[in-house]
Amino acid sequence: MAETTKAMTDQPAPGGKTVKVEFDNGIAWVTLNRPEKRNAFSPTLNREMLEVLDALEVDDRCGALILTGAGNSFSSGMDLKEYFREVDKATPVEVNRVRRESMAWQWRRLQFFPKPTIAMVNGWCFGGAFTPLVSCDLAIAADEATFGLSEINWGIIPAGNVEKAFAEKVSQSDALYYLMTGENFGGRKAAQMRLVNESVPLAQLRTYTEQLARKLLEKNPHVLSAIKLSYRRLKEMSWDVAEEYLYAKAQETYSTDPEQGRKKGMTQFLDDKSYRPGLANYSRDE
Ligand code: ACO
Ligand code: V55
Repeated sequence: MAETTKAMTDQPAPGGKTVKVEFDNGIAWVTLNRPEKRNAFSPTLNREMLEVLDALEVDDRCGALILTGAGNSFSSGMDLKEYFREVDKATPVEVNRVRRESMAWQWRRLQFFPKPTIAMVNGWCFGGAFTPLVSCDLAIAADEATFGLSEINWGIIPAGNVEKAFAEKVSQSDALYYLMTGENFGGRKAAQMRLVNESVPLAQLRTYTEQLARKLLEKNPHVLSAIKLSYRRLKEMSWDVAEEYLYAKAQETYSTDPEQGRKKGMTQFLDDKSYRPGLANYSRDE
């Protein structure tokens, strides 16, 4: 394990032309990096994001991932030129691959990424950008951000699981209103309808989001991962199946936990009386 960590620290950050990755003390800042195109999702960006998530999944420098955009945009959604116009000329086989790579990172990989993920919406957020936004565990927006389901404005239905993603987070009244009107809304409205967890002034966005990530980094990473992944899985399960699954998962999680958190927690509360689980985390140093 120590070998792996050292080897990783010496490695360059993953990323490419369209995605930038920076490590800061456990946080991987992943920046969609086509500011001149407002960080629109091109097939190249989709491929690079998939590679980045693949790499970060097993990179010890990443304990939590923050997804954001370069410049004044989170993302302007799918690239109308490179993802739509140019791919319109491709064969069905090629179209299938382009779509698969797009969906692979935007929801499949992100929703089941084994570490906590936070979307930090720093500006424009349109159409296709809603899929990765909703697929991050948590989201913080700038009050100044502008959101829009603009598909109706240019005559397409919000595919790429945009409609599905939006419906997962907001009420039917809000979903149909914004899907049908294409009207823009800001960060505060996004927080009010629970599309994002919180909206803060742009000047505080980075600090606020980083503090949230640091809060998660204090937790037992093994258990945090199991909580997040089991939550994702059990949304599809009946109560009966969920009961079986969660008991089995709980057993597996504490028996494989490298820091044996459950045992520490019980000892520190029941024997040492050194902390209260209702009020704080157990001491991870002991
Ligand atoms: N696809 C392709 N190119 C884009 C996209 C996009 N989604 N968004 C912006 N760009 C490009 C522009 O074509 C322009 O390129 P150019 O400099 O080569 O001419 C450049 O980015 C800058 O765009 P402007 O429109 O000049 O930037 P501005 O800051 O004035 O406006 C805004 C930003 C509001 C985001 C505007 O670019 C816009 O409306 N973009 C499209 C938003 C949208 O509806 N996205 C699609 C959603 S639907 C879906 O994702 C399936
Ligand atoms: C859209 C989005 C897509 C896609 C096709 O919202 C259409 C439109 C997020 O990906 O693949």
